[in-house]
Amino acid sequence: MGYKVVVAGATGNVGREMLSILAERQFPADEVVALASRRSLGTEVSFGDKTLKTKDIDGFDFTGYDMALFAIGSDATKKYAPIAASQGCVVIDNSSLYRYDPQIPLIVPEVNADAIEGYRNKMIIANPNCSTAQMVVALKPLHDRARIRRVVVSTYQSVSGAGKEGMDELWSQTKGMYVPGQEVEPKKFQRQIAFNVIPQIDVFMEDGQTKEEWKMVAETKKILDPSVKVTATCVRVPVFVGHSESINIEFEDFLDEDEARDILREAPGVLVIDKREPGGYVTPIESAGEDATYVSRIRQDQTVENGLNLWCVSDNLRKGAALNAVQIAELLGNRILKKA
Ligand code: 11C
Repeated sequence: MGYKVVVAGATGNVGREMLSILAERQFPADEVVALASRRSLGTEVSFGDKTLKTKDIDGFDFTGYDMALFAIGSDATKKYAPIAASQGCVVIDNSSLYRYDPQIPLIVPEVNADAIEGYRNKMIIANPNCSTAQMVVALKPLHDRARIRRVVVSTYQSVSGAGKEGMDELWSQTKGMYVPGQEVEPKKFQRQIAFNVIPQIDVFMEDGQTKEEWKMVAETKKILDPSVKVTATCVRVPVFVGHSESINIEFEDFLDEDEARDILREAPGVLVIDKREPGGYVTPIESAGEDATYVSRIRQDQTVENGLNLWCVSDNLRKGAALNAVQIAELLGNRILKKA
């Protein structure tokens, strides 16, 4: 017997990716239902070699479904997640709504799989922000070996993190640059994104950080270790898919760059591509459509006692969102529900 699975938000960037990853990984599902808002009702979405017609999330009865992967944003999640949970269906939520609730586990399976037991509190499990997920996958094995004290991270985040509208704006603005009279003004982003970079993702907070930067700090502490200090600068770049991060790490103990490379080579979810020659690293284009968190440019930081620098790249729609959610679904199935 397999699972009965719901994907809510099935017509969005992340929802479509969830369906395709469930099919790719041959998730043991007896039934998969695709839900959408009334606006996209009846839209057909691919599930492996099948096509599913979306049903209305409003009024959907989750009774009898084992798990629901939500990619519908915080407002809709607030409305529908408690309904699904109260009807006995475990919600794996990609929005930020529940991530910081101490009662709700926030999971990256390679890092804190044991925290899944906390799902029993509210029948909800949170999926982290894309920029956090890839970073903690790379940090975890290094933290286990040499204890991380402080992380300074600068991100280079693709426009798909801002959804389809973000991708459309980069595309139309880039084309519009070459056609007089067809210039496209910024709408989704705060400034021109074509041929530019923007040091703002999400809203500003009172202390001058953006919400995206705050999320990286709060989520890393919750998933990896509350004692790890993190400071982040998050930047939007004109890339369609794949977030990149320049990460500077200070450890309690000395960690040699060669040992760090060996540790990362063995680490789950990580692929090291680190040749010290032109092109001997991964860029976001190569990460698109892939599952791994790629680590390159591993090198000692000579300016502090126990420091390392590295470059980390991953597909933000996969490890950063849909793949991580499906991995949580697998964990929930294998460890807790044990139906298949
Ligand atoms: C971005 N990281 O690139 C954001 C998107 O909290 O799940 C995901 C926001 C979130 O714009």
